[in-house]
Amino acid sequence: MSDMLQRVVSLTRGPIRHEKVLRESHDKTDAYRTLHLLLFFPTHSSKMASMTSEPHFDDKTMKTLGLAVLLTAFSLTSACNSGSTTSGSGKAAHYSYEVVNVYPHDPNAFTQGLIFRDGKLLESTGQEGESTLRRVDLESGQVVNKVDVADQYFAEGMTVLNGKVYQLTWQHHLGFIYDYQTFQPIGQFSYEGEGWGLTNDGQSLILSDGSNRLRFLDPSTFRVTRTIAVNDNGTAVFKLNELEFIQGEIYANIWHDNRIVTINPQSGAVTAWIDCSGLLKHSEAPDQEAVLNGIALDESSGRLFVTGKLWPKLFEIKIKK
Ligand SMILES: [Ca+2]
Repeated sequence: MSDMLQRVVSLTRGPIRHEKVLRESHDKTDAYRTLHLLLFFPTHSSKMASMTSEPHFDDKTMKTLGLAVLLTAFSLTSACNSGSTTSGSGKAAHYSYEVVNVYPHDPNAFTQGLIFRDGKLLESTGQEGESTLRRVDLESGQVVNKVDVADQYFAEGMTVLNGKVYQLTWQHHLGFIYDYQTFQPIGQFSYEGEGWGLTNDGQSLILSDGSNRLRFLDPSTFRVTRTIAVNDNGTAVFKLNELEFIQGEIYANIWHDNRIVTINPQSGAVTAWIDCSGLLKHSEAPDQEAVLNGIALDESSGRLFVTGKLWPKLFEIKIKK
């Protein structure tokens, strides 16, 4: 892990930040509830005031006071949000999962990209000297066909768009393009920064790089057409890894985290956290890098598959809302 990455990890202890967001948002809710009471139920509020021996104000005074407080609160909120890259669109939902099916997964596959298409899984695996692009039979876990990536490259995210497979590398700023059917190499492309996860929305390639940014790339020119900053109610969510575009949202693994986030592709706002803790038993994970990574949707049936690096199992899960 690079120094920069270690700094990012140490700065972004997810649960602590997340609790902070929840606490702040809870406090904000209480404040608005009080203001609502003052503004719209002044009589009731006056009663409350007299019951608690506070000085008595008439209805007009209460309304004026309430409005002043409300305006101040709004201006403070605006000031706090200025300069932020967020949409501030409210609290994210929290979901869990249930296992529908369990399938075998190659325990030597360092999963960096995963999709499901035409009845088969496509998988990109990483590590220098071990990187591959492979088509895998779901039921048996057997590799149907495979391309080895040159030893110097560490393959990363992968997606299919318009009959082509696009595969990233981690730190070489280089992507490979293959024919979807034959896996014949048909081109390369370059991009700035690191390559982590890759998906597409039918038009653009969407690339993660371990930060909280997602870049949208034109699949012909590979120019960045736009960038979103992923945030949960204003707090940046870092270490975005493997991606999947599902029903208008981007699903993302977070490196070394058992949670998947779902992201609004316009604003970057996190809409939900899916806690996948407990999917793989501790004893089944061969080392500390054997983390949850890999989300694939079977569009024809709606089945959702997840796995991890070096995991011996691949799970079909249903999200419990
Ligand atoms: Ca995926």
